[in-house]
Amino acid sequence: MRNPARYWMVMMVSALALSMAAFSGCGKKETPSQGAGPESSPENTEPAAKELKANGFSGNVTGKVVYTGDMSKVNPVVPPENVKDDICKGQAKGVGWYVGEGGGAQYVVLFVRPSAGYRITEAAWSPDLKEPKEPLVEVKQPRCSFTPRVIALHPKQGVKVLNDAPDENITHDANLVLGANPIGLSAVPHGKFKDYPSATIKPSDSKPYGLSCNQHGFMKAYMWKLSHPYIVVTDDKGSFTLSKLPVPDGDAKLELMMWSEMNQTPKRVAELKLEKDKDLKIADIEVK
Ligand SMILES: [Cu+2]
Repeated sequence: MRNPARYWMVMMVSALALSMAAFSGCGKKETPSQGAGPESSPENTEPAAKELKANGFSGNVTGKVVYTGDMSKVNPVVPPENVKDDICKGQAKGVGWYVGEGGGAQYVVLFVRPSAGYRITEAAWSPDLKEPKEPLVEVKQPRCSFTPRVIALHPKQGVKVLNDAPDENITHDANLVLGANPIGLSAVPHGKFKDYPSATIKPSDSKPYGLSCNQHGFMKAYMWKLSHPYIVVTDDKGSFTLSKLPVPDGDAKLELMMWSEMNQTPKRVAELKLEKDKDLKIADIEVK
């Protein structure tokens, strides 16, 4: 199985090689997939799978992800000595859990996966979810961090990345890496946008995209785009709401799945017992 962290490293190294002679000896080639690549994980998007039929749509499915691990390690900041730009020192966000009030874990992705043999086609999307709220989600780059750090896209949605650094001498990139259609290096001059329209971000039900910056190797963001719109990222209190899920007809089921930067293999949380127009509260989900 392709290792996302390693692939990211390889992508960064390939690009960095243009301007730097070496990068801490991590320039190994990616091992080719040996039959058991991400595409062979249970995706249920293959045309042979049956279309999940909606018997109406649910109300709101709500819940909270709670961090129960070591609090001394949360909300990581990149060590200032590793940050060349003064305005980013002590501000650039590192890799780790982001935890707010009441232990709520931010930037955790919750999404729906149909049971084996089924796929969610557009016919099973609520009429309210046929189109995205806006064509492009805006991501900013203040203080040498992508903000937000984790993004859920509608299947018809793209992203625009703004270099809004407070210092006009700071240049950033918005490299589209990982995912189903990694495009690679793209610079974002100060005050400008880099647009990735929806068509350039092909969906995958098994792996996210990443955003990276060659000027600041610690800058990372993740973007998920599934084949359906039933995906959400937890807010700064760890809370999430998924709305208007299809109530499956027949023997089809929907499972709630969870992914985070810290646990990159999607994990099954629960089978969703949905009823038409009814809300559903999920018990607190613990991570550490
Ligand atoms: Cu940067």
